[in-house]
Amino acid sequence: MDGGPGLPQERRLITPIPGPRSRALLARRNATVARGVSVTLPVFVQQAGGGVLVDADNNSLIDFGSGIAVVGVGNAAEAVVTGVRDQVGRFTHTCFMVTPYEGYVAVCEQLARLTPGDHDKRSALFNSGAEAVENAVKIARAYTHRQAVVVFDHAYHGRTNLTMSLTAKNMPYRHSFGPFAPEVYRVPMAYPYRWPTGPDRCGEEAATDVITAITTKVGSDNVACLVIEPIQGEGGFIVPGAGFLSRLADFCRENGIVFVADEIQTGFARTGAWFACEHEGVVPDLVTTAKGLAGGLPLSGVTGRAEIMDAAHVGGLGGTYGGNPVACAAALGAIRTIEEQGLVERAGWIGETMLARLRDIQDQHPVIGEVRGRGAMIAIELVRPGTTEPNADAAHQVAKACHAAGLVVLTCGTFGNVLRFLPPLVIPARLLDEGLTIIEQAFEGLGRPANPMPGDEIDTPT
Ligand code: PLZ
Repeated sequence: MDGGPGLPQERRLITPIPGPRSRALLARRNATVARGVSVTLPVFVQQAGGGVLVDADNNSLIDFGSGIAVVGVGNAAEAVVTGVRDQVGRFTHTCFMVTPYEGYVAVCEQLARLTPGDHDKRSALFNSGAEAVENAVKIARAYTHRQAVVVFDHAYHGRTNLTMSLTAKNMPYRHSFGPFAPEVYRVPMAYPYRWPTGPDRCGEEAATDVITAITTKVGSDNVACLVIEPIQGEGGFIVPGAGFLSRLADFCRENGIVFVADEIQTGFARTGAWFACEHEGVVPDLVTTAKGLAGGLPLSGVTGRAEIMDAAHVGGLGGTYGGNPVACAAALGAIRTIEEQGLVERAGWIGETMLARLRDIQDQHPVIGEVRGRGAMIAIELVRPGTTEPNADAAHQVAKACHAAGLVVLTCGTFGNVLRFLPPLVIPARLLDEGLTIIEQAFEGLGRPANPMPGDEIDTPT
């Protein structure tokens, strides 16, 4: 069973959160780990699987985070563990560029099969999401012989120098870390909840604004690629207004601009489709993947049109560990799990269940400005009641209350006022329901004084 035999699928609080063992580990952590690496909820995990995380004090917490959308197939999913065990016993590394192995090829075959579009595709594998995005930009530049990269308000693409430059939010991602990479141009995002003329006109008007900005400020024939998350993740789970993505994809096609979909957070069944672009009928030129691809092991990929991917010269792409054999074995196990357990459909069902319950909660609490998302990628945007003014304090309080009750939730958003939920797709229905009840109770408790928690002082706003 996932997480090991007999891991009970239950919420169980034995101590306050975090308990004494976690607090002792937190003290060791604080004495030795750089403070720049933040912590959302300082329980130290011992075991995890299905819909729970079990901590050092034997508390069992419901997981609505999936390690930031990574373990969609569940932690320690059986097929992932079996594949990894077998591979790690045979060989751990050769470097695919030195002496290749089948697992890498098999993952690229799966990426070609599963990503949108039936054109001829090629892939290259890397370690992290940021590395995949960087390589997508390199490839687009090599193909177009152009330099400019267009990105969006609220975008998140990583923390390396180039991807930090593509990322929109100053604190905590960019602040004090410049200078940034040149030839990056930021354009408006179709953010329906905050669009001045209302959500219905958002997609169309925002697309016009973007196209105008590109043609007048950058020059479309200077643009190598446009990089976009089909549903923005860290920026606030923003589902773009209808028609936005498809118009941009058309514009890119007409102007020789490579359309790069960053599906690192949205990919691999998370949104109730293999890839979020499918909801909009968009076929990207390049797709970046990571997170859900490999069930918890570090692996990322760039997949796309063969003629674009092959524009990079021989030896131009690579890295020592990219497409590590153990990570590839994990990916093959994760993909098999998604298919065998019907997790694409299951993500759709999770979305319907969550949206219905959360919209009921919204009716009771004017602090909830919007409930949105697709599949198992659902968020609540919090505002000052009666306004659309972001309310990060309320988001923080609700998150803390959930944590204290044994539910792992995350926040996000440019204004830090969005609660986001990313349950593992294998979460039992009963635990999903219990998690939603905890969220409901947390909203009922809003405004009541919360107990301070150890770790509060190192909690970085996101
Ligand atoms: N693109 C769309 O969501 C990673 C970031 C966590 P890496 N998101 C989680 C944090 O605070 O560092 C992400 C993403 C999208 C790219 C990335 C970057 O992926 O694997 O973290 O490099």
